[in-house]
Amino acid sequence: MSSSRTMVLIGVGTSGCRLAHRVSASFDSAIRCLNCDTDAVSGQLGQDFVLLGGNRLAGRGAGGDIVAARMAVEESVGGIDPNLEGARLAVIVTSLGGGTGGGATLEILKHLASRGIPSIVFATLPFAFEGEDRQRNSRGIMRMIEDAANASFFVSMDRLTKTTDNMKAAFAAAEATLAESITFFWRLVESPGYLRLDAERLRHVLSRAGRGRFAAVTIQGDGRADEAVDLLLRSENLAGGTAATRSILCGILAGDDLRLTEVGIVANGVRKAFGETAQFELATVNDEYAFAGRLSVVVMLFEAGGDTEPGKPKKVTSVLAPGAQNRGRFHNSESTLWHGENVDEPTYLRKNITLDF
Ligand SMILES: Nc1nc2c(ncn2[C@@H]2O[C@H](COP(=O)(O)OP(=O)(O)OP(=O)(O)O)[C@@H](O)[C@H]2O)c(=O)[nH]1
Ligand SMILES: [Mg+2]
Repeated sequence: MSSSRTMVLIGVGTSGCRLAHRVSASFDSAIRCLNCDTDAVSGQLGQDFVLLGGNRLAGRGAGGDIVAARMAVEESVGGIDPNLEGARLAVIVTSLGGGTGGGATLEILKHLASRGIPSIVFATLPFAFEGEDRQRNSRGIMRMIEDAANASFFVSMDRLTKTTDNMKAAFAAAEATLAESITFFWRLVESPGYLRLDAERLRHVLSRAGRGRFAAVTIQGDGRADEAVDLLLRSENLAGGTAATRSILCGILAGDDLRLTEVGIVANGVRKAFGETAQFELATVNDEYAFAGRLSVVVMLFEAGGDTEPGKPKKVTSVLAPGAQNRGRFHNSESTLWHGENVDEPTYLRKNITLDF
């Protein structure tokens, strides 16, 4: 079975569904994607959709109530089973701060574990201005997700949108940056490259993953491989580990112009910087359509882990660092224009601001 059938993307909650939709759109909806929400509006996005707690919440959302969302999943979790047939790995994308993103994600993770399906979670944490209550609830849920998932990555909305002053652009920028990071990750497994990481290999790496971090950078032009390594070295989140790195997942995504020397520069640079004795998984994607002229590098670092069986959750704490990017986005997705500006492009890129992740 190809990876496109063995890896499933699950959007949870209203913002999570929007993010999953966005990732799916990057692949012209050709990936296996399921959206789950207590709000019927997410069913209009076009992906397979499971309405959670329809009897209880009548498709109007959980209204910020995490407990109601958890109960809604208990009632409806069987509805996601047809979409899990043959799945060997689940990637959940969600936003913490409301009821469904947090509460439903926890229950879905339990369900995945009961079926022996390993899980990776990408989640946003609320803006500071959303208030201390949401922040506190989200931190609590974050710790529970860490325990329930095989690997999890969290990034605050503030960090995704650091310098923006326009609400609509802020959300669009956050969505674009996070969706692009997840899309890179997905392409590593999905797209044929000369060095291939398939879902089975990823499942194996994750089953033994420990504390981890994540960064993605995109560069083009002369010296792009050296520059990518340099940016990764300076990424605060990759540097902030608390234990020795046990495994490194390094993905290189480029067009047909990817040179062997560039693969060497990135692989050696990453290994040297983040753990020469760590298990090192290298994957390349050669996709001229999506990456012509560009070089993107994704690095995931996992710290000391045990030998947990696939699907059995273990504690993994990660910070998602979307990383500095000096060039745009995928060629095959439409830009969102707002007052003449491409708001899909994060504000710090449009305004030429350097971020200190
Ligand atoms: N990316 C993105 N994030 C958003 C948007 N609106 C809100 N958020 C963030 O997502 C968090 C969760 O909000 P929702 O997704 O609306 O909540 P939910 O999971 O659907 O939960 P309930 O609506 O209470 O059932 C918020 O606290 C915000 O930080 C948006 O339009 N785009
Ligand atoms: Mg909602």
